Amino acid sequence: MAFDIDMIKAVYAAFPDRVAAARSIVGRPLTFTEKILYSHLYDGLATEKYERAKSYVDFRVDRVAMQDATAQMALLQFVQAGKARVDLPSTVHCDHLIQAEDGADADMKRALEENKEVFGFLESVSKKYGIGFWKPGAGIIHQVVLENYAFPGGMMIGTDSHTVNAGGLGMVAIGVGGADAVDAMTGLAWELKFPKLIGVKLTGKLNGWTSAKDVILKVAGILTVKGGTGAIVEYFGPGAESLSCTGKGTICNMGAEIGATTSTFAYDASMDRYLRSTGRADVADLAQGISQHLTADAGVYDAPEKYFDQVIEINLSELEPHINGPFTPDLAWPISQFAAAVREKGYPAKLEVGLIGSCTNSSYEDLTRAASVARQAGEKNLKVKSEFTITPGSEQVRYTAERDGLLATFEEIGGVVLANACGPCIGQWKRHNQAGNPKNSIITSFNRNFAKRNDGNPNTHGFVASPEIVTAMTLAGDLTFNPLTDTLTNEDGKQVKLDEPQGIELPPRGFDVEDPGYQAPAQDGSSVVIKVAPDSDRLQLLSPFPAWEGTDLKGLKLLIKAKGKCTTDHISMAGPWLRFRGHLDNIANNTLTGAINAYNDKADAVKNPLTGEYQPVPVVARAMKASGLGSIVVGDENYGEGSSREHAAMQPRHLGVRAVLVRSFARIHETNLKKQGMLALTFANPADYDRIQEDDTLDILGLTSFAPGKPLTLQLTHADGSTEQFAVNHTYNAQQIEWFKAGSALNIIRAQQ
Ligand code: MIC
Ligand code: SF4
Repeated sequence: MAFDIDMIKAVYAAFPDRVAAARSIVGRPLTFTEKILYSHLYDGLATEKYERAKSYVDFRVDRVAMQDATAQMALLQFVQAGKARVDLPSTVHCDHLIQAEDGADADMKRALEENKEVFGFLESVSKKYGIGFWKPGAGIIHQVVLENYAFPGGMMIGTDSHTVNAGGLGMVAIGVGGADAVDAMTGLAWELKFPKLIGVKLTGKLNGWTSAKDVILKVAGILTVKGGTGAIVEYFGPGAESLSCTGKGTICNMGAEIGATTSTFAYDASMDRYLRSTGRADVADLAQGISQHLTADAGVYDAPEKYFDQVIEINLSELEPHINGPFTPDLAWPISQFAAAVREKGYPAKLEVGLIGSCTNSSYEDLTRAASVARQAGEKNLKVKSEFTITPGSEQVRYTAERDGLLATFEEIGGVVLANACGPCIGQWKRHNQAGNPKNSIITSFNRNFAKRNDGNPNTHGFVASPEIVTAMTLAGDLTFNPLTDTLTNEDGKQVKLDEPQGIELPPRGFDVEDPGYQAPAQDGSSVVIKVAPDSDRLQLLSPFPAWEGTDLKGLKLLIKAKGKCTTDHISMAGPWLRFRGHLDNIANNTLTGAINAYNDKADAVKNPLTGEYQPVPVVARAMKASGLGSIVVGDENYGEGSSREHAAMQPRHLGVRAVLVRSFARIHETNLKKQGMLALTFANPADYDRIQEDDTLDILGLTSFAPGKPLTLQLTHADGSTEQFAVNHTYNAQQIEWFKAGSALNIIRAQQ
């Protein structure tokens, strides 16, 4: 599986000097995050101090990971770049395309058949270009990365927003769009605006029903879905050291839900234990060797307010278990207040399904804690009230959990073990009995709960909690149950109370696996032929986006003015649409179909400016494109929150949208728009959002002198002929302006080959 020990040695060999250079330039002690960032500068030793939230910085990352649903587009772009081999260790993981229905074996068989063409494409591209290939069934990208590739002090990018999971093992791991991955894989610098730093000081120690998941559920409540935007969150303090490495992974993983660039923890004994138990004693030894560098400088954690832009303190000893939701991951309820919330808000109290596992929460510790709750059903003669599913994060965890009897414990209470894949977490769930989209509740140990996310039903109320709380709720079948205080009536009519969960951090007999599902690339891939059938409905070779015409953009029409939450799930839905992730024209048929039109509060019904009729968004977009009319999308706050999928940028681009103008952007989406040659703009005055009317004609002025830091002007011509103008901002630097001019970042790489 080659975890690239030579690469890690090289990173560690350079680390102390690079950190020392940074320290003398910055002129004060450094946080751990700063050490990782400064030790990964593309040009080597630091020669200037970067300003947080301002300076764009070029990095050389250590590795790239891609999952099947985003790798298709990333690799279609990489193939166009004209390189013989990737420039740094890279892997592909087949996890998102496996649909959950009947359980692991039947589902895997079906998925292999249904996705043959795509898996075959990913496999052959990986083989040819030197990319490690993790076959379907091997596990979910982030769990596999944590088990095999993550290392303290390293820096990686991945084409998935939950790449941040590797922060649990002391990395700076960042989710990006495929075009960013292409930069890194072709050996170019990978660029990021130097982040702000949020410090989270953890004191005390977890106990009882509270777990690592509750730390991030609480943080999400404090910071909200956009509070982490542009920032890296560094956790520290005695409480941090008391957490397991996989618990840290869970916290970092769900840090994507606060919009954070990533989250990380300094190197400690829990990471050493995890590295050794996952067969990487050599990496642990190397990390030990430079351990004094793999944490913040002395004094930083004692006076965090001096070094971080914001500091939050959480006492783990007092932290309550939390349940977050519905419909947004930052609606945080301490469990003691949840029952009242369910009643007051009218959330359906009956729990239909509990789902545990996923990339967020399927560690050995998670499974043992959940199993210790599940076991009590038999011991206390309880009838399980809800359906229950378990998604192991990797074959290694699954195999070990099976060997140690954990999966049998779940199956005894009716649990269905699903394939080692994303499944219900990404809407790859053929949920039964859902005709007519009934109002209902489910609870998961996943990380996202946007409307329609898990089963496509807008009336499913999705709640997020730790695996042990999910399991307890499944036994109760009732969301108003609080396992800390309440009793359940058992089959003998007696009142019984659940005991606190007990977990085991790492398998006492070690991890084990028969076939981890890894396939190494060819030594020389030059003879491997990549095939894409011209009539395929799943894969389509890309044609370059056209370059900028050199003039202001005039006469644009509104495609949609989206109101409220508009996540990447609203812009390019997953679930059934994942099958078209390699075919731009086909997937474009879901563009913005989930966004709410501000003028009629409906989804997928916008006015066609050519006919005045209300039609689905993609239909109107195609009509405008066919008649040569450019269009614009207007949006609200944190537009494009959630996933890294660059489809959410490429599809509108493909359909003729020229600009996306919003109150604010989520980081990855804003970059994805820039990379694809789109104009990503924000209202200088957020209230100007209200000035835009449905029948307006819009001109974007100032493009001929488009320059960093200089606002552009939007001119509206209303239906009555009156006009008004206001400033719109952008964050393009000089390089990114070139992407816009060339039509996309890839057009520039291609031109250089
Ligand atoms: C998700 O959790 O939303 C996904 C599916 O993993 C995405 C990636 C994708 O859309 O393929 C993500 O988080 O980036
Ligand atoms: Fe897969 Fe869900 Fe994790 Fe995304 S969050 S990688 S869909 S398991």
